[in-house]
Amino acid sequence: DTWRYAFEEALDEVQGVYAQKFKEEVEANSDHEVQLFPFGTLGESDNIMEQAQSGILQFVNQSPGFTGALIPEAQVFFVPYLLPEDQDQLVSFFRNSETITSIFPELYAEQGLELLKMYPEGEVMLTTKTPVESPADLSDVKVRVMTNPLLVESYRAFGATPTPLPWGETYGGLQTGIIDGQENPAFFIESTRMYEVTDHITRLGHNNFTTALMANQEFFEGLDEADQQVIQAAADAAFDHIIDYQQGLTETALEAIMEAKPAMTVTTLTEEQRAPFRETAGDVEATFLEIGGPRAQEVLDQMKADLEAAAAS
Ligand code: 6CS
Repeated sequence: DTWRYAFEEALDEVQGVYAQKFKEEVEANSDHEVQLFPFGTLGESDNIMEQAQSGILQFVNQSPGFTGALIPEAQVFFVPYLLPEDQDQLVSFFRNSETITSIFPELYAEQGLELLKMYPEGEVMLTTKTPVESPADLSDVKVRVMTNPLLVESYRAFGATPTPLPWGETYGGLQTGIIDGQENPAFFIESTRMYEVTDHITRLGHNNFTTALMANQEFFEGLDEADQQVIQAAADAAFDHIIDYQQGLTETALEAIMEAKPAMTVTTLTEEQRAPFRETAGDVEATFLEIGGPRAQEVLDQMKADLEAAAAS
């Protein structure tokens, strides 16, 4: 069969590199073919999710930044400063987390989705037209965020005016001044030329970009066990591949940005400067418990236990 797989980025961006590895593994180990649909070919993130839920697509890669509107518990990834900055701890968390391997699959299943993998895409950085060193600098700054209520709350807590928009409207929005900034990993800031429409990159250290691969559940459950195993093994192999691929990627991307636009500034906030941003975490966490769905408390507790385990490993 030919299986259709859509994702939110271009072929040479992290989700595309993941998808290509997945395709390679599936095709090497079965008689099936995987047809890849990069960003823009089938619409925005919300569109490809609908297509996967209805079975037009067999696979979809969507980030919790968008899925949080569908599965409120997935918003947990937007409690700031929850995920570790340390890469080994981060990878250990994604590999072993019970939240990811047991709770989220149940929540995704309620939406007709088989969760195959969650993986990190890199440190999230803020890019703006004016420099940012404190929450006061974000006052009246319209920051585009993914369409996720808790992410909106977290930027409000940072002092900004959050503006949820689909990705496709971001570049134009910055150009026309509808928005004044946005956040994304360095590789994406570089590949989508966010440096052309913003002037300052600020490293708040508040998050790593999380994304997820899932299958239409009816499709997945209709497969024989051998095919299901091929798919899970391919998702696992692509995870290893994407972790290797990301080594040094942030630094390379920042260098490319500086080369393309020497006037761009990159500021890593000090611990002292980060403190007021970090202090918002408690309030955002409380908001998560209010709007994060029936299993919010369980998800948050398990997530913290998983993160402690990752820190000790
Ligand atoms: O900010 C966004 O909407 C996009 N960012 C990344 C890194 N991937 C896809 C997503 O649509």
